[in-house]
This record gives sequence, structure tokens and C-alpha cells, in this order.
Amino acid sequence: MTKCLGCGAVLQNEDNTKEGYVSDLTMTLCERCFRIRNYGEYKSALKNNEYYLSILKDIEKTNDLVVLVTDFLNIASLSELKISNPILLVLAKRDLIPRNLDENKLLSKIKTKLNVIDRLTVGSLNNYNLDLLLSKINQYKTSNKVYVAGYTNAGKSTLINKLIKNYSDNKQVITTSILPSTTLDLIEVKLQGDLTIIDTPGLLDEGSIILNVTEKALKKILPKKEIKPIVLQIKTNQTLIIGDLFRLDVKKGTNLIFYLSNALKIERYYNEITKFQNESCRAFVLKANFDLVIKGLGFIKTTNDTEIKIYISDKVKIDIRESLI
Ligand SMILES: Nc1nc2c(ncn2[C@@H]2O[C@H](COP(=O)(O)OP(=O)(O)OP(=O)(O)O)[C@@H](O)[C@H]2O)c(=O)[nH]1
Ligand SMILES: [Mg+2]
Repeated sequence: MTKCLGCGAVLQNEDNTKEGYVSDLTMTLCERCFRIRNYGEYKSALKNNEYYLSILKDIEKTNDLVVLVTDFLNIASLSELKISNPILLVLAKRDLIPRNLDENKLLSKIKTKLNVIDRLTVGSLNNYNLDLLLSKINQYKTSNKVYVAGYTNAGKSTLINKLIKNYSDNKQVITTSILPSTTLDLIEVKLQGDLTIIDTPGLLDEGSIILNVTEKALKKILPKKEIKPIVLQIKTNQTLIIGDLFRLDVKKGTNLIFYLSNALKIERYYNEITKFQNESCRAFVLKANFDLVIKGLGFIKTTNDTEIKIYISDKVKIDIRESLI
């Protein structure tokens, strides 16, 4: 049984619609990885969260250190994870987090019930804190195996690729992409000495907008550059349409601060409109300094008490929390 070096799927030459397909079993990369890497062609995998969750259950049996990776816009999802291993919490993609935010304050505000022994921010693209990450991995590991886990698209494989490049002679490159479920199974990587880092397929975050939009929309939703918060003064009974993805009706005037990809346009309407009225509508009464979290997309911070109605596909989960910032 040989696994694809890019995604971890078991290589097979029988069914080209299934994962791990290669025309020739001597190849080391499956056709899907080859196409993602060479043609930027993204073929969605058959998503199977049950299998991914079972991997997490198996990891739990080991009590090995888990490097739990999240990105800034998806921190809320961590509260739903269940695993008892010691956790090194990593807030990844530092280049996307607003530069002037106090990192330590941000890290300390991440709420989880997990056994978090330490937390840090890293950046794979800008080589930020990677030495520190490796030294913490060595400090906290409970065996020679360390798992890298988290939700899909958090940046796990990109981070491991950077560790391989910076700290080993290994030439392996794991496939990465903007699409959910790029990594399909466990991938073991020898890093230094007998330290093995194991990449895992990201969990599918139920209720996340990224599982429910086209590739075109996905490219706008996932930020590519530093997120610059947008502050808008909203008058009573004003409507906003954001990225042509959802609608907000603000019933009580306030300043709102948007933490989302800046590629999403915010349009304001001062009169009644009918757009998005067929989507499900949810109403929230929010105090000042709360976040309205749109799963997978980002969050909107209130600065005064307000009332907001949101029209968005009912597949997308909306939460409120005390503001992260
Ligand atoms: N700007 C920026 N983008 C990043 C960084 N790390 C990862 N990305 C991007 O985030 C997307 C997802 O990265 P992956 O490494 O494939 O994510 P993953 O967590 O392995 O995803 P799955 O395999 O689906 O679980 C890709 O488009 C990466 O280029 C980073 O440090 N900065
Ligand atoms: Mg991956």
C-alpha cells in the first residue's frame, strides 16, 4: 500500500473518479495532486467528515502532542473540537491578521475547553515564529510523533512544508490549495532526528460558508492580504449587502467593524430592497463589543447596543460572542 506524497490518499489505478488515482502505480503523486500543482485545477474530494473525525479519535488514543492550527477568521470553531491530547495552539497565517493587533491579547482571548499547554502565532508565508514553533514542539512532545490537526484550510500543510524546507533535508512537498479537503489522509514527515510530524486531513467545519459556495466566491472569501478592519457608521434601518453573499439589516444605528476579506465589497442601501429576502433570516440583539460571527467568513464587531437581521443561506452558521478584539 503506497500513499500519495501530496495528499496521503492510498494510490490506486482502478477508478479515476476516486481518490488516490494514478495511471501507473510507480508514481508518487496522485492525479488530483498533480493537477492541483501543475494546472491549479481543483477537484473537490468526496468529503467525509466522519472519516476525518475517526482519525482524530485514533490520535486521541496516543496522547501525542497535537499542534492545533487555526486561522484568525475561524477561531470560533475551536470551541466545538473534542480531543484530550496536550495541545499546542497555533494561530497561523500571521500575514493576514491585522498588523496592529496585540498578538498575546488575541491568543489569550481564544476560548477552548481543550488541554492547551501553550499558544503562539506563526506565519508560513512570512517565516514568522517558526523557530519558536519548532522549539515548543520539541519542548512539549510526548513521543517522537507530533500531529498537526485542525479545520480544513487552516494552513496545516503549508506550515509543515515550511518546517520541512527550513529544518530538514527532506524534499517532500505536501499539496496545498484553497479548496476544502486538500489533504485526504495522514502524511508522515521525518523532520529532524527521529521527530516525525504527521499532517492530517482538516475537519470540515459544519455550517462554514466555505463548504457552501462556488470556487469563485471562495477566492474572495479567503483573504490573500492583511485583513484591514473596515469601520462603518450605520444609521438606523440601513441595509448592507456584503460580497453579494449576504444581507444585513441594521435596525438600530451603530458603528460596525468588519473583519473579513477586503476583497468582499460592502454595499449600502438607504431604502427598502428585496435582494436576499428569500434567504433565511435570523435576528440578533447585540450588546456593544460583541462579534457577530459568520462561520468561515469572518466577524462583525459592534460598538454600541444594536439589533441586526441577517439574510444568508440557512446552511451557514451564525454565532455571537464577546468580542475577540
Ligand atoms: N496568506 C497566507 N496564506 C496561507 C498561509 N498558510 C496557508 N495559506 C493558504 O491557505 C490555504 C490553505 O492552506 P493548506 O496548507 O492547504 O491548508 P490545510 O489546513 O492543510 O487544509 P486541508 O488539507 O484541507 O485540511 C492555501 O491557499 C494556502 O496558500 C499563510 O501563512 N499566509
Ligand atoms: Mg492540508
